Amino acid sequence: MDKTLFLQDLTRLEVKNKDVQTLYNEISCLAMKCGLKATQKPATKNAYYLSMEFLIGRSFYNNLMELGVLEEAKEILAQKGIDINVFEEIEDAALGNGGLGRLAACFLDSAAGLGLPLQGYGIRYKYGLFKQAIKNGFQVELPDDWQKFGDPWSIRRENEKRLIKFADMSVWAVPYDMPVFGKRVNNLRLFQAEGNEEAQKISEYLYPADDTEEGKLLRLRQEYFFSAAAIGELVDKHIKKHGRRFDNFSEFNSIQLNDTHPILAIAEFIRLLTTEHRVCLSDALEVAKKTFSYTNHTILPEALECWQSLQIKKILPEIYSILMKVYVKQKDEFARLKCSPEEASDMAIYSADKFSMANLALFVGNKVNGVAKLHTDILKSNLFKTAFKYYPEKFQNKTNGITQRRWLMLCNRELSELIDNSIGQDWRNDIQLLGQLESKVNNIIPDFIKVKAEKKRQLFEYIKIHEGVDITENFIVYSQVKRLHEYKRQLMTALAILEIYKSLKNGTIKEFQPSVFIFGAKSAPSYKRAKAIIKFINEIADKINSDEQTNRLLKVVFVQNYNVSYAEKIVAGTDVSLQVSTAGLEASGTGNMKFMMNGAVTCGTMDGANIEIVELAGKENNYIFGAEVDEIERLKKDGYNPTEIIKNSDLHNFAMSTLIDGTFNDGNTGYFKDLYDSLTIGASWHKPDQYFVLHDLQSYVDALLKINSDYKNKNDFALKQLNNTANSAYFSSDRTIKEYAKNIWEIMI
Ligand code: 26Q
Repeated sequence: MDKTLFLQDLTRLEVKNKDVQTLYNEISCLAMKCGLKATQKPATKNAYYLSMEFLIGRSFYNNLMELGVLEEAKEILAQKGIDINVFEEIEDAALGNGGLGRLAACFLDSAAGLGLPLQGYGIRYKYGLFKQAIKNGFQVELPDDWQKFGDPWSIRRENEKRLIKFADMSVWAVPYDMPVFGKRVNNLRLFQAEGNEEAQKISEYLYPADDTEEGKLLRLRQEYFFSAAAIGELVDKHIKKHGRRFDNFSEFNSIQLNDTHPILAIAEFIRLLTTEHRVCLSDALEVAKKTFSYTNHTILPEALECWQSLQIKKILPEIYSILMKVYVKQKDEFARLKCSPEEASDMAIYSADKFSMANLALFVGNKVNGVAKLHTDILKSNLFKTAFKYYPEKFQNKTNGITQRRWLMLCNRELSELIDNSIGQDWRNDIQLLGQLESKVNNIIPDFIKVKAEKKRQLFEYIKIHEGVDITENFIVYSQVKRLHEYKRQLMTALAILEIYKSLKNGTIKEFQPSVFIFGAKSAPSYKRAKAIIKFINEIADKINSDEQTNRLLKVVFVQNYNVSYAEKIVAGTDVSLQVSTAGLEASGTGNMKFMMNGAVTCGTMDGANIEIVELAGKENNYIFGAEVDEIERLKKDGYNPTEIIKNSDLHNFAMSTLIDGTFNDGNTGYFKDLYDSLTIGASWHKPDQYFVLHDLQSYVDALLKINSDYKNKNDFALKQLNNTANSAYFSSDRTIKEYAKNIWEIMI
């Protein structure tokens, strides 16, 4: 990479009379030019990451940092009278929704950073995840036209487009390449659907509404579209290089399927080999078995995709017949393995006229992995129990990670410099060295307190501009930022805040450090309960923020349009990371790791990666509460009666009654009554309080108040926070990616 070339070009760049977008495009192009200049040896074996989501966020600052020119660019621009922060007005590329998509982006960053050949394949959505506005407390979705000012980080590859065929239409998959800079320059290839109006719809929206048959078919088309484009390309490349033999395909290619969404790639691969390249089914299956691996990201049944056989037959008849043939092979294998009929039906690719994507990946996949220790254990003992019995060698754990380049160096320059001053700069190239900080934490407490205060000041300034809420500098920051879902229990946080509010008002809490609760979340547009929870939190925020009696002590902020760039500010400026999912349901969480690395304590349940966080950073440096997995299991088995809890506790009574006594206004939507009912009487599809909100609420409030009182001793609290940073190296996605590279993909630097 020729750094000097970029710096010369930038110095020469004429800036007069150019608007921010023009400058953004011009500077980005200069960076692309110099970033792509490097020549590198092609890798013998590549790994490919197929994912419906790549939540890359903003590329500008990150790419300049990866190219090693960010600081100098800042200075050069400053000399020209331009504050580099002006480019913050350029949209994030929100081509993803949550953890799974952000993980994919972190993995690409880490692989490039380490020099490992990992390439991404996905969809170039015209509109990313909707932008969220809050109107009268309700979530309103606005289109996210992320390319409206151009997309200088992508290169269209017109002559590499390929035709993807459905029974009723054909669609061009046109590749757009986004280089991923690091020690190696890797590539994220996103396909855009082109053709007639129907064809273009395929890459129009991320998560189009799928509550109608048409919506479901559109999603099926999306999944097949990008999987088939990727597989077609890899097979063609292989033939070009090695001729028409495929027994060696897995020596050069390893394909990772990010959750169930791209699993049709397996069927497409077998289809291509058997119908276009005259490989017999058994041989094609053997090659596939060595090539594909699958990561599961959630145990929630609604996310484990199944396709009706009619749906597949209708638009992908050839895939239907391949799936049926693979199913016949599967049945033979089950007979050989002497599986019982129940076991066979558990693992069947095809059952009750549906195809199970997870079972296809379990049968054909080389490896299957969970994303945190507990999650992998649950896969083995529960969700995929039968498959684990017959194919134990396929199962692995790969605890998630996050890239420290974006989530520490870029978003928290101040803390990074403090670390440099304490242990030197080598940790920037080898994150495991961050562990050296542990023996130094006592020396840097006052400096850490200063850094945290500065990051909070920056965050509060941003919140003031974007949300119009004033927060004074002495506030403790508690944050819960993640997709909105009932199992993540934002509702439990809302109820806990109400309890604290009540106790402040009636004087039961005598001493209280001023605290702000920050929420960031988007609800799937058709997920009514999630929207109800957003409205509830906004009602609470309005009431509490305008209460003159308490608003010096307590505030609540719901950020309107939570995204990667906002997250960068929130993780750096937070004291307390709220990770409060029902035990057993959060596969891993990755926000928890970002907060930890930035020196926040975790207030959470023994769930997902929280368990590993406290294992490494110490229970004494974090705040764990609530039922653990075995207790939840017991409650489910022995019966759980939330109404009893409400009756016997003032706390539950008060907070809960605000949902039905008119304290808050849901605009006659019936939303709040439904939330109340969901906790007390349940619904046709679930028991009351299926996520055990009321069960864990009291211990949650206790934990929040314990944190509040511990915070009085600023030095001790800062020490806990620093111990979290010092022990966070394990949660770098560099570590995770090395594990995938070694134990699944078998690729090398
Ligand atoms: C499924 C069927 C139909 C339509 C949509 C979906 C669907 C879409 C997105 C199912 C799941 C997702 C996203 C899941 C996700 O983000 N999971 C998160 O993955 C993270 C990375 O491993 C974990 O840290 C989180 O715990 C997990 O929730």
